[in-house]
Amino acid sequence: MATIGNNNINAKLVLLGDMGAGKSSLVLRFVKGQFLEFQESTIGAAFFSQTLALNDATVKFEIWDTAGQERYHSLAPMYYRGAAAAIIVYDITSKDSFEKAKKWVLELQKQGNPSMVTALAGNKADLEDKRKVTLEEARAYADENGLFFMETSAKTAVNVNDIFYEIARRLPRAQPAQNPAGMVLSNTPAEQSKASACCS
Ligand SMILES: Nc1nc2c(ncn2[C@@H]2O[C@H](COP(=O)(O)OP(=O)(O)O)[C@@H](O)[C@H]2O)c(=O)[nH]1
Ligand SMILES: [Mg+2]
Repeated sequence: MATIGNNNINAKLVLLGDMGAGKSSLVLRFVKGQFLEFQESTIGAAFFSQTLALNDATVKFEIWDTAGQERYHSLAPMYYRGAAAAIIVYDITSKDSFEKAKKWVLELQKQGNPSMVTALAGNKADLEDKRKVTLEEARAYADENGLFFMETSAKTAVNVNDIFYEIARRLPRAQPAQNPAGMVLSNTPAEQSKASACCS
């Protein structure tokens, strides 16, 4: 969830998508400006942070880069729960990875936070000659599902900063706090959990 103070926004962001789609490479490009031809697969998840300055706010992203393998799927809710933003990544040279991306979209729609800013990234846009997913079909799918969409390349850096900036721009801006910090909201566990579901 995005938390706000003095126009400093802390935003938890999660990357989801098939193994090999380029999630770690996108994060590495965004955070360190690097690219590795042989990026090691992620085990469980990895954490990074990066701050972006916009005109009206500073956004500190707390980025969770998840592993795409099926055996880690049950861990995913730990990372997307409470996230202010998600990037669902597929590889434009793999239909299968696009189908997996659609499954992640469905899962977030069912279980995620409805105000989450969700982006769809068609990565490996540099591999035009191996393309299997057209720009048009991905864009149509994104429009139907209220996602914002960009094709990216972690290799050439095309649209990598742009996608994070666009997410930062779309994060909800400061709203006065409903309850001052430290106030006891309720005494019963049921109400407490409602309160934390709403505001954590
Ligand atoms: N050509 C190309 N290769 C990429 C790109 N992004 C990632 N890769 C390669 O794809 C492989 C998988 O990338 P990785 O970031 O580990 O994918 P992850 O499993 O989704 O984290 C690695 O060999 C990367 O070097 C890209 O934009 N273009
Ligand atoms: Mg990875």
